[in-house]
Amino acid sequence: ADNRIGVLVMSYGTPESMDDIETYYTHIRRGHPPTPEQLQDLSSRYEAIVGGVFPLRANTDRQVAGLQAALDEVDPGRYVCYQGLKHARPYIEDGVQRMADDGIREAVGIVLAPHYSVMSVGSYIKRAEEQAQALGLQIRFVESYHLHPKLLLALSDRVKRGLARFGADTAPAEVHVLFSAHSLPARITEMNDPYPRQLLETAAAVADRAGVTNWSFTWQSAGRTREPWLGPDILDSLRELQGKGAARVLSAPIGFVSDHLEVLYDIDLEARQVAERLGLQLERIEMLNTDPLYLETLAESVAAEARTAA
Ligand code: FEC
Repeated sequence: ADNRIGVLVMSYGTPESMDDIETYYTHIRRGHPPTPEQLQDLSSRYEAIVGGVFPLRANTDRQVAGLQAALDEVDPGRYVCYQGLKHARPYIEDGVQRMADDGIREAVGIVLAPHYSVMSVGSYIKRAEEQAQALGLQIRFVESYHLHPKLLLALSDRVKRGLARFGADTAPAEVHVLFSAHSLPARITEMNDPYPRQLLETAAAVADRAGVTNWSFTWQSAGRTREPWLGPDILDSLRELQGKGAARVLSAPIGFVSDHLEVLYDIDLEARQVAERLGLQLERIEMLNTDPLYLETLAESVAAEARTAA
């Protein structure tokens, strides 16, 4: 019998080309095409970012290859990774289909985002589960891994290195560490969603391990819709910090694991520009990308979930 375990590695997805931005944006908007102004705005953000126009695709490819290698270390030949993207090809459904086509009967799904929200990870899982059910495939999920010791170690190392960027003359306590994650519509709090709590838990644990006491948590990249989103927004937090006399801020976008638009544009261009106007020095921690500690976090979480099936 085939005892291989399929690993559905799910990530946000990014356009394949400039021409593909409209299709991608329409998918994010659940089938509603953007207005020409909205499309132009998003296209110009992609054009502005450094490190390539769509760095998320190559980063996700490298993370999936790295996870495959980490799983092969643990148990050679046992796990086979498949990509499933939320808003681009190969879609989550395509990944599950490929597993079924390859004869995989049992699978574990994991999202390249450490914190669970019904509106983020929950919606990846729902789509994977529906497709798996339709194809008669057994699938279980890692829902979150926001307090995995290796994730916390990787992030706290980055915070320490980030503090060093302010120079030997700056004491770490003079730097305010501003943790952040993607905002979501504020109505998730009425649903008792774990997302805000999990993010605060990661922030507190990372601060503790890095010896940081001067920190706060804020939200970034809120959607431009009429409904209220979780706040405060990072740009308001920068203004408030400056008003309280802060001069140096280290941005730690711990809700993300890769270099992509929401970091390279929203933090490195937009937030930095606001900081500059306020006379604040803003630095950012490096993203996890293919940090071996992150890949081991994923591999160990997948293996632990696979064991609970046995
Ligand atoms: O680099 C790239 O090409 C992709 C960057 C990217 C990441 C990402 C992660 C998250 N999002 C989350 C929630 C929402 C909600 C909406 C929404 C909209 C967008 C738009 C773009 C976009 N997101 Fe995203 N997100 C990324 C990119 N996101 C582009 C559309 C234009 C805009 O608003 O800027 C609102 C959708 C709606 O209209 O209903 C909600 C969450 C994450 C982090 C977790 C995860 O990775 O899944 C949550 C990366």
